[in-house]
Amino acid sequence: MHTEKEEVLSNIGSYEKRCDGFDWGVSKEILSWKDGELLNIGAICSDRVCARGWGDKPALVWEGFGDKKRTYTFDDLKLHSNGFAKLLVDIGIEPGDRVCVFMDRIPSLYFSFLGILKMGGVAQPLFCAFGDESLEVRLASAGTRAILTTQKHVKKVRKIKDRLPALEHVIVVEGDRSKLKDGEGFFHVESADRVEEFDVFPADPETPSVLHYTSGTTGQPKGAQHVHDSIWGQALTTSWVLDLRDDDVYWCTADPGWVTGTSYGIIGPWSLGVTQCVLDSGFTSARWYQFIQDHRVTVWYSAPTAIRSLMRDGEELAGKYDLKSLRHLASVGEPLNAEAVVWSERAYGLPFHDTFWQTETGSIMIANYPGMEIRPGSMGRPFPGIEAGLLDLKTHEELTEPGKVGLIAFRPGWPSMFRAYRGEPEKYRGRFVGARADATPDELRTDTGLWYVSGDRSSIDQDGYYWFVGRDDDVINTGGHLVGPFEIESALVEHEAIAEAAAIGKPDEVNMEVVKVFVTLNAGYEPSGDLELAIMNFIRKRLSPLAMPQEIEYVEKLPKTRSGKILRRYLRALEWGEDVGDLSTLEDD
Ligand code: 6R9
Repeated sequence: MHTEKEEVLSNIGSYEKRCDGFDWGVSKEILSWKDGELLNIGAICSDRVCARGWGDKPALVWEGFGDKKRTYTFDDLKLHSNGFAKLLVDIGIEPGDRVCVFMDRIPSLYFSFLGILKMGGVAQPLFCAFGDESLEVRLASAGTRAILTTQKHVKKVRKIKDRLPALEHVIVVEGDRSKLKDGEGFFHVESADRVEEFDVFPADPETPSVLHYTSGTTGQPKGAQHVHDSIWGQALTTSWVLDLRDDDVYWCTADPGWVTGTSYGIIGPWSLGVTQCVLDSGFTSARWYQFIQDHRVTVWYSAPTAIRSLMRDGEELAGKYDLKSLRHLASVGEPLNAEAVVWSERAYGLPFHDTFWQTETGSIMIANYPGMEIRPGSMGRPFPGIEAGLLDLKTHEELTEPGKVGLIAFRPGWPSMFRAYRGEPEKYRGRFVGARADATPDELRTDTGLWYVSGDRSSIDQDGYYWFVGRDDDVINTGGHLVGPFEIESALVEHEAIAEAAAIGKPDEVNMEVVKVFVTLNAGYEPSGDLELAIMNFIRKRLSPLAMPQEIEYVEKLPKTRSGKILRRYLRALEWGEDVGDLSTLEDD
């Protein structure tokens, strides 16, 4: 069905040749970027594309709830990001200040994200599904100075603003200006004065750019700090893994609150001047297919949970739409099961290509490449220039034997790698094996004798393909989103009925995992259906719908280690029907 298209060589061409003598400089060549030129991701994704003569080309093809549709060119992207950049300068935001973007996937999210970068600010995108507590923890950690939001979501900001002394500016970018409270600003970029030219902040490669919060096993979420140098990793992987070309119409289904939605839903594709589609409305298979058909989407980057939902609705539904425009499909976020790859070949005539990476890595690290054999169920091979390996689970020695299970690790030094966990140098250092106790962050990111350890388990086959086994920690992956058990447990014990709590992931057909919690109740409280609903809603509102437990189990007491840590892994093993084994091996204190 797609034979003519397959004859076109992929951007990557020969994987082996690309690996041979690899240099990240090739990314600069792809963007025709010369040393000494202005470095700024915001400008590279807008002004620079216009300067190549593509000002009239569609940059953003957008659809919202109902029948809302808009198309913006790269000229519009330049103009509207300038508008936001100027606004921020006018209100006194300085380079390096954190500016949070807290909105649905409306066009202003994309304009403001680039605008923040253009003026040298640090863009901190957060899911607007977050409740006030999730929001507060992340704004407090970042010392965020301004938040850009909409009338729909500003209520959550109001609840917490008094506890956030650094948060000086709350600006509403969409909605009804008359509903604002004292001290809140309103800015609608499309009705504001046009800002044709803006003096873009000249970033250094190490200038902070984007701050993404990600959940770990212990403690509150950590802020992974990225820098402008990341562009080289993002642009090149977009070209070689997602195979984007000048005439592509690309759809990344991820929200920019998640790193996939910024690295590959903003930065990579727009740096290459590619047209992107955004659908800001809930998921239904029919709506997604209609969207692909209407916009003639050619390259589609999505996640296994969505793919499994599409599978559930069947090939017949897919067959009712004209999806022949599609030429390349890729997936990230969770294990992509072999059935999904085989199914997509049947349903769309094209397989999904699995890719593996993390918030911390900033760009794709392991992938199945276009035009090359896919081993269904495997994540593929390391990106050229990325030195990857597996480390023994206990000793952290490198494993060389095919088939052995170890921790996925990467030698530091790739451009998109995170440069810090904001305010937590010890945690940052803790991600590197072999690091001296006094190593500086700069040493850590450049010392190719170290390993950055991903926290995921995998094996490698004799041909160098990686096969995902599971996470090495207690983080819950629900529908591709990482949820920290500690965050859920901390929120649960704030509920008046709950004494102690443990959160784990339980198996789910579509989302891979959903949150299940075990709780002990305070004296005077009895388990009941009403209490269960109240607890679920409590978490949904405070944290997010994703963190909301799908099941609550009341227990007399929780299993603990000798030092009193809750044994989540024991609960998890029981839940998954895995061998609990010798309890002492589960204890990690
Ligand atoms: C981009 C992103 C990272 C974690 C990662 C792993 C899981 C990502 C995967 C995958 C199996 C894949 N993960 N891709 N697991 N197969 N292809 O997802 O970033 O939100 O930080 O999550 O997601 O556990 O460590 P992030």
